[in-house]
Amino acid sequence: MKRVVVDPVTRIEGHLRIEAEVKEGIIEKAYSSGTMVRGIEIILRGRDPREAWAFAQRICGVCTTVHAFASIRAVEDALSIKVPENASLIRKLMIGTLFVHDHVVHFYHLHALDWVNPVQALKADPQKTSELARRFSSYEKSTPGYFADVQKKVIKQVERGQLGIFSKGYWKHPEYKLPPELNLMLLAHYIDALDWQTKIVQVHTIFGGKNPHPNFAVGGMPCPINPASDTAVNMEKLGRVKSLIDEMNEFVEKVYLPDLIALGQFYREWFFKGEGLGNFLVLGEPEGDSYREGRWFIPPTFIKGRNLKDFEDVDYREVKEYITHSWYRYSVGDDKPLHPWEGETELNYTGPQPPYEHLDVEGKYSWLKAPRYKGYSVEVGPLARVLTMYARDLYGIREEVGIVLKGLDLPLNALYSTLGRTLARGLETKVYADAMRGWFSKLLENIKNENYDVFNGEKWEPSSWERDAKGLGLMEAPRGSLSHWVQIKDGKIANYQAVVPTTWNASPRDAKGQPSAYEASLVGHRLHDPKEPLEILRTIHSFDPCLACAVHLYGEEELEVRVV
Ligand code: NFE
Ligand code: MG
Repeated sequence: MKRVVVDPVTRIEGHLRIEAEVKEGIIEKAYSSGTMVRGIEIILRGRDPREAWAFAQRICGVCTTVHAFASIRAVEDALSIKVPENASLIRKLMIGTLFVHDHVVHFYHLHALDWVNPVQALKADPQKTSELARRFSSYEKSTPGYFADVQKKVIKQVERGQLGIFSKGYWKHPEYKLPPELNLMLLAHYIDALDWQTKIVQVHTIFGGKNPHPNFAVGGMPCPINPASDTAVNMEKLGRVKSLIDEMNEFVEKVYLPDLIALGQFYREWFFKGEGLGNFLVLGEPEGDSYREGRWFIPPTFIKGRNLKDFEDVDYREVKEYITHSWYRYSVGDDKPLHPWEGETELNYTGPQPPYEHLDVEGKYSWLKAPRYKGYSVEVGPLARVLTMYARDLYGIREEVGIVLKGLDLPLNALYSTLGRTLARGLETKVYADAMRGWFSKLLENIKNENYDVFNGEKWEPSSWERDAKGLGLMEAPRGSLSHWVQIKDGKIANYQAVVPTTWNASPRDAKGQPSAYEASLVGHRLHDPKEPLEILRTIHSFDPCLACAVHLYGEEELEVRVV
């Protein structure tokens, strides 16, 4: 048995290592390891819960807002703070923007080059590319001149011997199967999306002052609404938000989704591998901010063994984290799981000293804990949410899925795959982009009725808090279900646990030896060449890894890295 190691996996956030046991070219077992330790849970202890969001938000710079929202929701839950509707709507508009931004950036800038070969794009005929593009969409930029310009730009780079952002690809790998024109079309959209993404995040700057890491507040939003003010959220700024929402919808409908379909035609076999577990979990995205209201934008749902008919509601007591194969120590013993309310964060590195050849996968081998639901290993994220919408018949997703799969001549089971996951991400982007129109209209209606309320300060003073309080903040983040669990004692944070999407998906094995979604999804993949493990990248990238989120842990010993 040969062990293929991919470390670091690039075009992701953070430090991920994959070790795969390969026999006769086929992966029999795979191991996923987060190799960097960092984090926030420990430094949050003892702090004022009203400022926790600002620290928690720094867990990640990719899903820039979600840890702030989860943290705020957890603290508001603990302190029973009711948020004004306008603040919830503004938060939703920011969440929607993040989803559209994050998913488009993932598809083009982190995942597309697993399928698109920029070197081949140089051989394309711009005229034919334009004709091809118009078959898929009415996107106005799709002229021969536009595609010719893109080609010239890339040719210039190649002539200088600099592929720049396109260097270091496996460009001779026979798994690249798109015709030159399609490579050029997708390459052009890669470049287009770079500009587009800088623009649409203005929604965050309008409501949160900046991006990444906008400003928030426990109890509401810190952006005043006042149609008579130049500096507050006024009609001009809302008009800008409206046009950005329109632009997002246009890009998703005319570029992102058509590109997914165009690409899918040439990689049909990737709709039949790369699933892994068959168990899917959505902890839920509340329609307002509190899960206690029982109103859901994405309802909490557990789907076991692909069974979309008998899906289950979620019991939050059943979320538990194992550390049997993780570099931590539990007071109850390393084989027992802990619920996040009782969660512990104590480092215990037992791995080899670098440089090392292999991890000890029989022992501890990752900085990620291993969250499990009812003891099951589950997948979270876009596919889990699209299956939830499908099972519960929400947002017309059955029809959307039906149209796309019919166009590609694929069965429903094609969703349970590497490209199914990638397609699901696109489909949910449309759901979010579309929902933003509704949230925006409701906000505008409130403002027209002179309701400018964005903040509830009733419980701002710690003297008004219970001495001992616990809160849960739920947030469906782009990569999946995020939950923050806070315990507040005497006005300070006593314990803080974040259970994060990539921690669910990329975790190591648990006490029973059950692999995570990443680990299971690679089994059965045939590697054309172990030195160019493109197949591993395709499936792992389809999850959109974020290891910074996943290992949100902080080294306890002071370590001087550099004096500036
Ligand atoms: Ni750093 Fe994140 C998202 C969260 S994933 S990207 O989406 O939470 O682990
Ligand atoms: Mg954690």
